[in-house]
Amino acid sequence: MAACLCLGPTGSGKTLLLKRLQSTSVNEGTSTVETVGSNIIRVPKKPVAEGSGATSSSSRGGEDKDFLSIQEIGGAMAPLWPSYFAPDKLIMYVIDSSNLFQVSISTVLLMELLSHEKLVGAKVLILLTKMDLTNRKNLNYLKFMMRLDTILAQSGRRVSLLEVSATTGDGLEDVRRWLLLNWPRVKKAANTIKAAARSDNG
Ligand SMILES: Nc1nc2c(ncn2[C@@H]2O[C@H](COP(=O)(O)OP(=O)(O)OP(=O)(O)O)[C@@H](O)[C@H]2O)c(=O)[nH]1
Ligand SMILES: [Mg+2]
Repeated sequence: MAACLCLGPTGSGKTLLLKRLQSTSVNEGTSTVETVGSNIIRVPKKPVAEGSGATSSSSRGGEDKDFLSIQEIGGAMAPLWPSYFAPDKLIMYVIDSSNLFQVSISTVLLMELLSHEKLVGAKVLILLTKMDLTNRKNLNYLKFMMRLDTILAQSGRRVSLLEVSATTGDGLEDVRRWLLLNWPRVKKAANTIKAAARSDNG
């Protein structure tokens, strides 16, 4: 199972965002199809252009030293998201900044995951994507529409927020930096949980 889950309503932009993090040479014409089920994308720790050869695996003992495995779970699978939850996960939560029709579902799904008992220790990054579109709403507007400040304050969590565009690539290196910054902590938490489980079993 991947250490990071990428969640968000259907069509919010998860697949394109992950493809773009995987390869900087994904261009504006790249199309996606609805993710039915889930999808694991290996994101390089350093940005690479397709064809550079740097996307090949350098796996050692099942551990990838150059890549971060991120699992997208399609928006259509939202009722099943909790079966993928665990306290040691990183969560990327994607919101389409251009789609006001999705504001309510984005809010409800976010509230559900922030309050989920299996995600108590999880680190969360909220991504407002499609910022390249002229009808996109900015962070302050969406904060107001979604009552985001209140939701985050009530959740008692420190949640990071970033504005990005998978089409232009704007903000994506900040996403990679957030992943790299938080990845070791996740590993440490996972190891602590495993060690505790081992000592419980004798
Ligand atoms: N303009 C623009 N379009 C985007 C961006 N990100 C995604 N899209 C488009 O939005 C549509 C949906 O994107 P996906 O990445 O497939 O959405 P998803 O969140 O993976 O959807 P599900 O798999 O159904 O959960 C596609 O047509 C993408 O090309 C972006 O940053 N800018
Ligand atoms: Mg998808």
